[in-house]
Amino acid sequence: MKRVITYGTFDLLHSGHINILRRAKEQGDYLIVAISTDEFNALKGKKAYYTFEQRKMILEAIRYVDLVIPENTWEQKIEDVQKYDVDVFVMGDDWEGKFDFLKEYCEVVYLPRTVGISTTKIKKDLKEVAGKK
Ligand code: C2G
Repeated sequence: MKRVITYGTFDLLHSGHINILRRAKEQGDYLIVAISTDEFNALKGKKAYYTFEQRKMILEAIRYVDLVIPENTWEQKIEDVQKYDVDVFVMGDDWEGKFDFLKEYCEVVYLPRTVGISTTKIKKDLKEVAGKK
């Protein structure tokens, strides 16, 4: 059983998120997703539209996802990799190189981001539409 983990906010779920989750699952047999809590998002300078509980429920409904855990800090990754016996750590390549310290503990894979879609773009586009009404 090859175990994979990935991290993120996953707010306003979109095809870019699904693409990374699908490809992360393809790296093994069991996918753990650590979702940023609302408090940790504040540390990242992000304010998610959906609460942690809502984002957790949505991610748990996705066929590629086997377990959702909270991401509370930047420092928990090594502990998570050991605690959940993780073989592969996956992130989109906007994080390329940022988590190479995990190579001591597991495989580290950065996958190409899906171009043209992001939660920020969704929020911006919706604001423009609302403004035109
Ligand atoms: N992603 C992607 N393509 C997009 C948008 C996002 O592949 N068009 C990927 C990101 O690269 C990331 C994942 O989807 O791997 C989740 O993205 P976010 O929810 O924006 O997460 P982020 O704020 O990058 O948090 O400790 C790591 C952080 O929690 C990552």
